[in-house]
Formats: sequence, structure tokens, C-alpha cells
Amino acid sequence: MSKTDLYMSNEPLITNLINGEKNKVDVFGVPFDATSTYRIGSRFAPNSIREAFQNIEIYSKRLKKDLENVSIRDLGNLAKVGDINEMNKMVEEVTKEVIQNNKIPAILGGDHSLTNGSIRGTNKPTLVVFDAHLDFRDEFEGLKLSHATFLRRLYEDDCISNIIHIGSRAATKEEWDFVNKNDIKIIDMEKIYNLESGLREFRDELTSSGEIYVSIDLDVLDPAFAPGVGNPEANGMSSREILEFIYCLQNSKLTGFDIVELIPAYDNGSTSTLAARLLAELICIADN
Ligand SMILES: [Mn+2]
Repeated sequence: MSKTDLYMSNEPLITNLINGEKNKVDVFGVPFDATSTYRIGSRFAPNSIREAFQNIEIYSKRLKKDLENVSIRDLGNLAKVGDINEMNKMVEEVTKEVIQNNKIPAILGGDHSLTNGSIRGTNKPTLVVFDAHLDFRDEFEGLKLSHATFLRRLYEDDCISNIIHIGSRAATKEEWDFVNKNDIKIIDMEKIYNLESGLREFRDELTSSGEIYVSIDLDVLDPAFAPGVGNPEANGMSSREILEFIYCLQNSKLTGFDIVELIPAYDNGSTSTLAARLLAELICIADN
């Protein structure tokens, strides 16, 4: 081994290849925030989450799994483009390729519109989405496709077999009417106030689910826990609550996941370290 190989690191990438161990998770970043409607800057989030990841403990006491001994490959960041359709197409194709290689994509946003691409690269999974917002608008500010409408598009195009929406509290009356009329499973903040019954409802729903894709919009958290997001909404989940929901996925079959909407410029470090913690626990669950 040369001194260069020995001493140089490839930071910020979080690739960790253990001798003889195949990686199950391929990480990639999507530095795209062109459809953000309030605060912008989530294009800088992928590297911020990687930096936080490198500075937290990655032994999961709860899951009894040591990520230090798990192979992870980081593919880097998607090429920067300004057009949502082009970004969605690239995300879809990369996601499809990762899954064809029998890996699980772990995608770091970017704004939430990337999920419109990644889901189209999967095989019609159950979508577990953590988000303050329903993202079921038919259009927003003249855009049919944006981070505020993508779930409506995925639903209309029949890309998802089932949706479990967790932490919801902010949407128009039209969106609430739409999800109620279409019988979409909502575990809203009122249900999470009583954590045990909220978790029970989630576990019950998971028992009849096949492959699961998890999408975490960090604004599902209360701004006290995650101030660095694009559209902060009061009265959200605590770190403890979201982690308890994540641990319910321990025996589920994950097909992919994403963590979106972090904006480092508005963060004091708590949002990125929580994003890194969620990434670590989800990799533990994916690599089982
Ligand atoms: Mn949101």
C-alpha cells in the first residue's frame, strides 16, 4: 500500500468497505433545491449529513449492530441540474440500477421532489413518509410537479401500493379532503401525542406491507429539534418519537430510503446530527 493510499481520505464520502464484506447499502446525494417554495439551500445538505455522520457514534445500542463493521458504499452526488424532470429522471435511473445490483439506495436530499424520481425506480413499494406536510397539492405556485405536489403525482400514476403518512399536521383543506376520500393511512400528530397507541397503529399497518420505501422530510420534527429545514412547522415530532417509529421497521424489508429538506445554512448542528443518526439507524435496519 502506498503512503497516499494509507494517509489520504476520500472525505466527505462515507464509503467504508470492510475486507471481504459486500455492502448492502449504496448512499448517494441529490444536491437539488430548485422547487423549494420558502427557504432554499437543501442542495448543500448531502455533504453536511456526511460530515455529521463521520462525527457520531455508529454503534447502534438499540439495534445491537456495529456500523463500524458494516460495508457502506457512497456513490457521491448526482450531477447538478436546474430542471426537475431531468433530476427526477437521473434519480429514477440510478435508483433502478442500485436495486438491480441488489443494493438498497440511501438517498440524501435535496428537496423532497427527488422522491418522485426514486419511487419510480422501485417496484411499487409501500411508502412510509414522515412529513409535516401532506404534499398532496394538485399544483403549487404554478408548478404541477414540485416538493409540495409530488405525492399527488405518484399517487395518480399508481407508483405506490400503499402510503403510511406519519407526523402530518400542515396541509390545505383540499389535501385533507383528498387523503380522507381516498382512504390514505394518516398517523397525524394527534395520534403521536399518545406514542404507544401511535406506534401500535404503525406496527399493525406494517404487518400487511411488503417492500417498504421510507422517506423522511426532516420538517416532520418540531423546529426545536430540527430548525434547519425549508418549511418549518410548529408542533412536530421529537427526536425520540421519530426514532421509536424507525425502530418499528426493524424486521421490515426496506427497498430504499431518503432523508430530505435539511438546510445547513439555517441549522445549528442539531438537524444534521439527527439526520445522520436516522441515516445510521436505517442503514443498520437495511443491512440485516
Ligand atoms: Mn414537508
